[in-house]
Amino acid sequence: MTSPHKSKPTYAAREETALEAAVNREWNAAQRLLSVLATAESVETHVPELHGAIFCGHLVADLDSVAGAIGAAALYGGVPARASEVNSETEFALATWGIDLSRIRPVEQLLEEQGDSARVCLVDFQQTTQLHPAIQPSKIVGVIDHHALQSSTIVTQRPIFVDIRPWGSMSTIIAHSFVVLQRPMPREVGGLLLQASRARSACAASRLHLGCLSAASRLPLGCLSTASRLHLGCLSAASRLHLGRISAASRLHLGRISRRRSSPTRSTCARPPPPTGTARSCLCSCSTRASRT
Ligand SMILES: [Mn+2]
Repeated sequence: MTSPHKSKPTYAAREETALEAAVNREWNAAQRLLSVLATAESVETHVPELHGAIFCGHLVADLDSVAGAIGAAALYGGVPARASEVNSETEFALATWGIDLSRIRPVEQLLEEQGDSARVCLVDFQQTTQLHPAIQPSKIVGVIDHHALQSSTIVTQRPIFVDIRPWGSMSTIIAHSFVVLQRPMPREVGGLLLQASRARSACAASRLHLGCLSAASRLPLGCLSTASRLHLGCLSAASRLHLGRISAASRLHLGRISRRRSSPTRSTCARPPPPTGTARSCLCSCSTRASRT
């Protein structure tokens, strides 16, 4: 299939840029990915503890922490917040994707409004040195980050949701989670995550994990990641393997039951007794293997 935009005169008039080359190369794969993404207006909550939480980045907010807060709030059903004024790069990105700065409010205001019921998920950091002083550690219910656990990592009294990956940006993680959880991604959120991850493109991990991303203006979601394809492919292969083995085990089990029923008088048969654990143990080992994938 020819990429729809390839025939446009703009592209014929000059050399193809690296991004355009990537778009052309990945176009068909992106279309396949889009075909399996969720399109519903709303889907059920996947991580209840984050539903309704305030998603807030670090002090001296940068684009990744703001885009991550907006993206994570959209993904998990919460409210985005910021721990400081935003910088000019962030302002530019928000304006580009039509997101009003008023949508991401100062975290201290939200905390004051919500009082005791407030819950906070930290995004793009996990160190107390970068924590807004208005956020009490007892309010923290989650961390989504891509930084090393070096020092001053937060300490919590109870287990919390943690999603830390050695990837190029916070926004990459959120974009990937949208895909894996099959959540519908608003266009402006996709664009903002894309821009934030591209801003980090000096990092090889960013390119690897959020790779091709043809300007989200061309694709409704705009987000195609090598990691997503790999991950979805593995999940799919694991499912097929798992189901295949269950099916084989069922046939084996049913076949033996069937043989027993069809020859009720052969209780003195010299064959080994009917399986009591064969099929079951096979299922268990299959489940274990599949869940490790
Ligand atoms: Mn970051």
